[in-house]
Amino acid sequence: MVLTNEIDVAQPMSSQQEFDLQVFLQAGKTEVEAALDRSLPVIYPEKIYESMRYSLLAGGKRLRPILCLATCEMMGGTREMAMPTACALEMVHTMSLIHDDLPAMDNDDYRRGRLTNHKVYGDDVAILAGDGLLAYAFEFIVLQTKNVPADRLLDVVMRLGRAVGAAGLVGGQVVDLECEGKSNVPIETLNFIHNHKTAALLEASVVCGGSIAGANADDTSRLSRYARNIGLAFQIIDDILDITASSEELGKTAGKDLAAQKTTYPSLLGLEESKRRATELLDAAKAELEPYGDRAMPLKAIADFIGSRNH
Ligand code: GRG
Repeated sequence: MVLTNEIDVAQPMSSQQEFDLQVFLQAGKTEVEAALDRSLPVIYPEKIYESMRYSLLAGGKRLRPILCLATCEMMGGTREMAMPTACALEMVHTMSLIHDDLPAMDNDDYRRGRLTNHKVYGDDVAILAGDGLLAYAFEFIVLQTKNVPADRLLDVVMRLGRAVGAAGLVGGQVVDLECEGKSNVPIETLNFIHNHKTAALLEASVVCGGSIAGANADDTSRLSRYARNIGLAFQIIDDILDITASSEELGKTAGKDLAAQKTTYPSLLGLEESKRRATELLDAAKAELEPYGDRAMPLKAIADFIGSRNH
């Protein structure tokens, strides 16, 4: 695997050596971005559609849709079956970023290497763009998914709703806001925040991909554990990158956690222990995929990618 190893908590790829993750991720990103572009044409009132598209089509790794598509394929479904849900996951993720960047929340000027939505369109339109994307995500799944039984789609809608609401992103964000300005937040609270803010949507991405393909209860539990482990590892690495990466690499302001004296994994555990925990979580995630053999290569490689990412 030839990704920049700024953090490099990833393990050697051994049997996955022939799997070219960069090609896989780039192809997935291109495919998802084309589908996202088609998903949201600009109609009247143009301003809101332009604002929604501004953030939806601003790049990013497209990790959540790629996870959804890869899981659906691993469990025997097709990419076509999962694409509307994959797009919806990115719509939800994007709306959470728009709202997170608002002055009332994280108050950030840059995201994905460009000005944040509210900096371009104003707070009022940015709030509405987030709301519009959230509502449209659910409509889009129901309207655009083909050849998937209705009971599986209901499961997807339920899981996405749960991941977004107070049991997921919203709950994590509220606790995060409560902890603002506190530098002595216990590790259990930090885990709660990130299991909800970050891992919940990654879990929904993976489990919904499985659900669309008809995964059974055992598979669903395995997928869920895989995703929660990569989700927490993802956040630990995000915290590490806030210290070690530049704003240019991140596409957003680096060093914000440190400046705000925010409790992070490195501030609680130190850099080395944080890296060790991320490695441990990624190993545990990959272990969940053993029953799927070579079919799990993409998901295993994504776990390695999370361990070695530098942005
Ligand atoms: C969801 C209804 C609703 C409201 C939003 C603001 C909020 C509630 C929640 C905050 C969620 C949040 C911003 C979590 C952080 C998740 C995270 C790690 C984002 C960065 O993800 P990447 O690195 O970003 O995948 P790219 O740009 O690559 O997609």
